[in-house]
Amino acid sequence: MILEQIHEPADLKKLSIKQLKLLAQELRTEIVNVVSEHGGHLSSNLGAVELTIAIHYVFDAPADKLVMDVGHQSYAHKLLTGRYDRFPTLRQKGGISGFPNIDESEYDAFTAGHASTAISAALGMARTRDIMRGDNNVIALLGDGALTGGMCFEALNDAGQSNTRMIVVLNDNDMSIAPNVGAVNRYLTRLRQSKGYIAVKHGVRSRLEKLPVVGARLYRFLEKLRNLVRSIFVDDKFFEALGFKYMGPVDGHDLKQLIRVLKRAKNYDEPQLIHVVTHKGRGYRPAEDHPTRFHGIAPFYIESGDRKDASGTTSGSIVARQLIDMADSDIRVCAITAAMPSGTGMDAFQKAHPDRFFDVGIAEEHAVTMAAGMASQGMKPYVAIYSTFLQRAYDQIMLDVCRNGLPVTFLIDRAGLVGEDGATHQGVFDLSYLRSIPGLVIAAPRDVRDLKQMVALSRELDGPMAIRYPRACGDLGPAIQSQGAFEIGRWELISAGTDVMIFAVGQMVQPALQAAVELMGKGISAGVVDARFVAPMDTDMLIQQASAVRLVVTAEQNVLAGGFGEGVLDALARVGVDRPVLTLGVPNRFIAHATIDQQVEECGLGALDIARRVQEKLKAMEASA
Ligand SMILES: Cc1ncc(C[n+]2csc(CCOP(=O)(O)OP(=O)(O)O)c2C)c(N)n1
Repeated sequence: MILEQIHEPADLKKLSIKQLKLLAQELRTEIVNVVSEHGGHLSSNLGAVELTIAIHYVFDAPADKLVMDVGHQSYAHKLLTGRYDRFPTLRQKGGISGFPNIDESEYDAFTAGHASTAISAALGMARTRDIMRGDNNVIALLGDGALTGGMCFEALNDAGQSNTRMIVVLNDNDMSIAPNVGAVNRYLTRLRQSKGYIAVKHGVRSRLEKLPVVGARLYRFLEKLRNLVRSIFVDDKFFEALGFKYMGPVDGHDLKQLIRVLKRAKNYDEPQLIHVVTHKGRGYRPAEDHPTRFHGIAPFYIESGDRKDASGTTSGSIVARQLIDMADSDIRVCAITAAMPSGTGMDAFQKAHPDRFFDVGIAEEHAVTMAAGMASQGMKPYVAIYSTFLQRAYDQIMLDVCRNGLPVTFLIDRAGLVGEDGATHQGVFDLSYLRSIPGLVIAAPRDVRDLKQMVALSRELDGPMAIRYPRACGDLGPAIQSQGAFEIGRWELISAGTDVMIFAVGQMVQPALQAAVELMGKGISAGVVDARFVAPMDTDMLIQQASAVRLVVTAEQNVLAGGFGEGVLDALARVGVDRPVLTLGVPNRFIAHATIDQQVEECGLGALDIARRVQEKLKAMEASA
């Protein structure tokens, strides 16, 4: 097996094109095997195999810097840079990350996870090289989806006027997670479709090279002329206008062609963009046929492509169903996603109300301000974005929506610990970054019934609201069903307690209830309040319940810094309720990849850990009394 003998990219350089092709097959087999066992990002990785081989064949990492956008296409890179042995640990606790990580390998030039950052980071590295008088190459590798993100344009705009030597490799598979959107994508499609042109020009080249001696020399001479190089490739207007030398489109599965173009790119002292066309999911039929389903996939059977565990109902799909019903009778209701129609469940809304559904691309900032514009004109926009990606749009939420008091509802999916995607994708900061924004109602359902109530409530609200929920909310059943209609800023006392009161947010209500039962078994009377509105807080209930117990506990799947618990501490201090407060939440550090259960355990947020920590706190209080 060739792959076993590749310990570093230098080992690739000894291989023939034939061997490199075999290596590509081996890489695909390894990637499919490991992802089928543990889940991961399949389609993007399969599409980028030859491109990754070619880049490492031509360049000299780690001296040359390869900056990967998002980083979900990094598996072949990991396998070629000394991580073959550890590859089966991909995305598991203690194993290698599913994304490039500077702490994991010197070959991972930049940690990634969120889209559209690669050109900026690469430009920063290239400028540093110039200041330090270095001579290494810097390559940014990004997809056509990433190119829908505003940061890319800020970076292209800056890089294009800089004359800095850097290479942008655009891996164009015509897909984001879903089919790509936007005018730039339409432009890329036009370039892609002019592929025949490049073949004709290569014909010219091979004919020239066949002329004895003179022909080859003549070609080399001509090739130096920018004009000819331009004419070998499609006549691009867009990237050239931005100050980039454009080369492409290049067949991203043709190793020979890729290597030739990348080698040529090494010779130029200016910003270049190489447009590479690839096929998402390449080499594994189910992924080729369903690139979206296999973009990020749970463990599956290789033969059929079927998932090993039946996927449960997601919170997003439930919200989408409700929005569809609302939109049926209310023309103001519309849904917006930033390149995540299926992940957020909004693809169902798209089918039902295509004229009121907007996929704006990987453009969270734009999504939010566009929603503000719509709301200012009487619409009722629902913006469905994962907690981690909404971080991008902080200023837009604050000023464009909330400062204007506009009725935009943020559907914040994947809130809390997210599992195998790890540190770059944790949804554990939203309560902190939203809680300080004046006028924003922040709600977190304890289960699916409450989620529906909150969405219904948002419709009546003439102002901004955020509803944060995990991938699947679950159903706590009729026994602990919420009582009465929801009122903004009102919490619910689920069970009374005389020693301890646990104020729990969202998905923490269930373990809090279990912890209370556990504590009861130890002779400690613990009650639970569902603090379903993190803002505004129910200070009446807080004061009343906190005053009645010895210990106040808060529980949230959010970082402690700036989270709900700190809000409770602050509120109690302000009114002078002097009670010890145990704040339970995600510690203020980045939580790496593992299963959600393992991460919950790591953060001490499982029912038994909550009960244990409460007991320890009570003991410490008794000891110091
Ligand atoms: C800021 C941000 N928003 C959303 C995502 C979710 N996301 C991950 S990959 C992806 C699509 C990327 O498409 P592309 O760049 O074309 O890469 P491909 O998977 O096609 O290789 C999206 C939307 C993200 N990583 N970052």
